[in-house]
Amino acid sequence: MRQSHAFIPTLRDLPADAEVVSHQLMLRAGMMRQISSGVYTYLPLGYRVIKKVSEIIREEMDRAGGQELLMPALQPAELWMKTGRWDDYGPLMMKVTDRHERPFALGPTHEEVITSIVRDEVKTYKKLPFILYQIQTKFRDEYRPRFGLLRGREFIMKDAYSFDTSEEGLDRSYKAMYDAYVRIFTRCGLKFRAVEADSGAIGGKDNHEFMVLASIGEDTIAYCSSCSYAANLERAEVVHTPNPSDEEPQPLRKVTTPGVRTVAKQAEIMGIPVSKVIKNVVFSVEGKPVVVLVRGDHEVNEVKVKNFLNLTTLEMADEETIRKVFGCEPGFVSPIGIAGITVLADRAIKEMVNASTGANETDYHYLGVQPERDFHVDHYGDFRNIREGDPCPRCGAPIRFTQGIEVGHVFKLRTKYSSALGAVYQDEKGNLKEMLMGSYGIGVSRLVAAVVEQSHDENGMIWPKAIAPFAVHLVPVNIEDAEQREFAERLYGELQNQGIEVLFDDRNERAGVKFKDSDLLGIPLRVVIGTKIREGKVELKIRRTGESLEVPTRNALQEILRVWEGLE
Ligand code: 9G3
Repeated sequence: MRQSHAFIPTLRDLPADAEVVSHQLMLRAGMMRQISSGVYTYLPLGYRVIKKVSEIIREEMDRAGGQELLMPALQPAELWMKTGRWDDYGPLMMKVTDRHERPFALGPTHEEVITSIVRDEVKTYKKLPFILYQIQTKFRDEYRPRFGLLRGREFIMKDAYSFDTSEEGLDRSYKAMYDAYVRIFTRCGLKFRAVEADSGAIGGKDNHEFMVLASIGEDTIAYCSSCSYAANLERAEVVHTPNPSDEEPQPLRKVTTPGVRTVAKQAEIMGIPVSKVIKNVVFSVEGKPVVVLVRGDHEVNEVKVKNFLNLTTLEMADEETIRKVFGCEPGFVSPIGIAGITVLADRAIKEMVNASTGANETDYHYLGVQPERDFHVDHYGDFRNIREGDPCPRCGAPIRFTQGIEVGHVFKLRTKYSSALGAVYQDEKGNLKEMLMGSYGIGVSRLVAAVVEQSHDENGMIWPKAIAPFAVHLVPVNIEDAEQREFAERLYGELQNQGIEVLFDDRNERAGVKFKDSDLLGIPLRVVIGTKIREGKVELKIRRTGESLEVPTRNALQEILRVWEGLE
């Protein structure tokens, strides 16, 4: 492509509302433009990368036995009402009505649609198993779209769905998709980790998230410093290592603590470590309060509480409720003397001695608190976030934290949708069975931004070879110099004859502008035709390493091909 005709509107300055580097660079490189919050146009340069990534995904999905189809974005509400999910997502689901006032969802995902299609077409085990997939636009009305393509309201997803007749079959489909994901992310040049993810109330190792390690990633990953264990913080299990205290239990006594609302202040006033404070976190579950107790130096894990209570959503009790139920300001709540209210406690609470906690009276806390003696706990469990340094649940080595961008997610759904929508088949014995499903997503547009997050420097993007918008950036320094222009034109034709995708910077611009733009666009290999053309030399420059080498013009073509082959 000739750059003088290319629609690549580069920007010199940092766009104002772009907070992360991938967002800034993709705007500055003319890869995309925002039309509304979280809604983007993929401009030609950006769309070339989207298409490259999509092709890699197609190759690996097909190799894993997937069959590509394309489902509608317009989904009749009835389908979502049948699975009971029409209202589950509130304003996150984009809804429209047609000319007859019939309600539709703009598809945020396609479990309902795909299951209804397969239900209507497959009745016998002989036609199972199979995997169907699509690459399609999704809509989710995020409250706060941000970070460019990393969290958009309209985005491109590859979503696949497997249909099996047995657990073993589902395991095979799941593994085929899991392995395909490893190949896809590797081919896209990403550094990633598969982490165990929250599988809701069902639990088990039934879903994994593929995380691109990046400091701006919204997900915190707990991973082991020595074995391969890695889990989303939401799900990372805490191994409880008992360390009973040998302190003499003191009597319970009330202490005046005016205006003391923080754990740190409370510990200071009581002259105890924060680890001897009992924090009371109050949730409201179906209108009733549930108190969850965690140690002062721990954090409550809401996903673990939600899963234990078998809920799809969990909300904190508001201040009004706390005042009404406990008769005190938040921060003074206590598990003592609240018969009839459910109390959950993290396991670490059980062995505490001479602890401190609220007194259910504003400006008062207790000291000398003994769990079991002074208050009742309905259930002890793992209700806290794991912390850096805690023992790995698999091997005991210290846990570390890192941030990740979720680019893939694989789920075992089993019969969740086939039972709700009646996707059944006749097995060998003629019995009706529900199909066992899996669902597998990749955020295609998010993946492109994640690559930029991981692969850039202060001058711009650095595209991995497999998904670069072009292979070679051909840059004659002075297009008005006949010798430079003629050699560049010839090389342009020869490279294209070899099937090499070339962006030919034939603009009449100063050298500095050309090199700055070339660094910004991040095309892996630059060929510079400059004044050395008179000595029969051109320069090759590798964008990732900055390494450059001079080659004689007579074998410029095969040198470019050789260096290109050697790039990763
Ligand atoms: C909704 C809305 C948002 C959603 C969902 C439904 C996330 C929803 C989970 C999934 C599961 C898998 C297939 C590809 C891989 C992920 N956000 N999820 O179901 F109505 Cl508004 O999408 N789906």
